[in-house]
Amino acid sequence: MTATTQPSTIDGLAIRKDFPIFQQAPTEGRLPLVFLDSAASSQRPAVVIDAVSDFYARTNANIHRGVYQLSEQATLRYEEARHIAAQFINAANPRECIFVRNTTEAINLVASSWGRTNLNPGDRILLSVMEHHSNIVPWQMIAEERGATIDYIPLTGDQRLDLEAFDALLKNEPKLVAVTHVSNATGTINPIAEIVRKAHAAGALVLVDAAQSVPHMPVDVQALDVDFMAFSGHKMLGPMGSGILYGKREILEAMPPYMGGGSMIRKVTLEKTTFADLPARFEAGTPAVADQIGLGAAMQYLSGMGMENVRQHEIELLDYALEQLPGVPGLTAFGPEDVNERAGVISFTLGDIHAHDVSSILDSENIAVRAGHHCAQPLMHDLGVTATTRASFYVYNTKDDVDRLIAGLHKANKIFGLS
Ligand code: 7TS
Repeated sequence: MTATTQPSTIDGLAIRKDFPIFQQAPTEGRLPLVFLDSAASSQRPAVVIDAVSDFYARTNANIHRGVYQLSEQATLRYEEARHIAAQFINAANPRECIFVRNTTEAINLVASSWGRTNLNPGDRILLSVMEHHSNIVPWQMIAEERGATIDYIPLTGDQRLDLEAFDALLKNEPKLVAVTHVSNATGTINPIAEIVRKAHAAGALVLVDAAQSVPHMPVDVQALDVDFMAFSGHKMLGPMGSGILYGKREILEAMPPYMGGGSMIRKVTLEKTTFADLPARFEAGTPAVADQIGLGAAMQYLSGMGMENVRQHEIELLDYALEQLPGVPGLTAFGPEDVNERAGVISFTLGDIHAHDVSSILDSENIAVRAGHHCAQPLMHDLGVTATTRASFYVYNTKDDVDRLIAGLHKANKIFGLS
């Protein structure tokens, strides 16, 4: 998606009033909180917290089991959340949205179920160097088990996917291409529609790790024509333990269950079990009912703001930050320069100062950022670093937050004698 000429109508400061965590007075002697770690996990508005608490207070019962009223109400609200999710990503049918705990579980589900059925010795899978470990490790595990081989799309000098290399790697006829929509460590936005088109033409299915895209921009699974898509509720104002695996109906229907147990069966005898239809087939056991209902509330809250607007707000913050970063001595920022090709993530090193030290100094100013390898060690290796400091934006951030970040970085430089 590209920047629009319309400015965002989102006022980060006004939005903070919806979030109890920003209403807390800072501990004695601390400045007000600047939260720049939403790529790890966002904060939650009161409407989400209330939806979870309201479920337990008013409609708590196990779902799909009781014929009594409470259980029916609980089931209805859980299934309503699935409809909201389907609408949010424009799935053709809510049955294509499987509730999972997080992106990691969604990818493991596909690797185990689809992978075990479809990968044979000598088959290839295509990933990229910029993947989060969640989109590498499950594939390495299943590739080893099935005797399949993994290829990796390399990156350009500004941390974009090397699309020429991608074209060449498709000639290996991979059965699946699994790539991230947005890199959590550099913010790079990948051209998913083009990737899907080319992968399909080469006979491969495509799984998109949308953990960092669905929370921040409009994503339409039908327009992108993705086969699988995974994302987590906790990065999009929803509860921890909520998330979605989207899959095209005919593909999911041809896959065996991932876990066996209650709720996913049609009939069990001592000899044999037949399995339920979608989505129950992939939701064994008692699910995180309240959390998925909370995710529905988060999606409604985001839709109320408009995802185009959310994206535009982050572009404005990114633009503002990228203008100021060159003024910080010793700072090297990674990722594409064009804001149309990157999400609201800024990953950087500051001279020789270790990322953890930068992060600690920022914490002393009550600025929360992340330091480390961001669960993307192959990407760090490609960048030639062991760690970066990462600031990431969301709807409740403001240009003042960027100013506080820049001031904090100048302070870090001063402490380490760089300026
Ligand atoms: N994929 C991407 C692109 C991610 O950014 C993350 C989490 C995951 C998968 C895994 O998500 P989970 O909800 O299953 O844990 N990323 C981060 C991060 O950048 N810092 O902490 C978690």
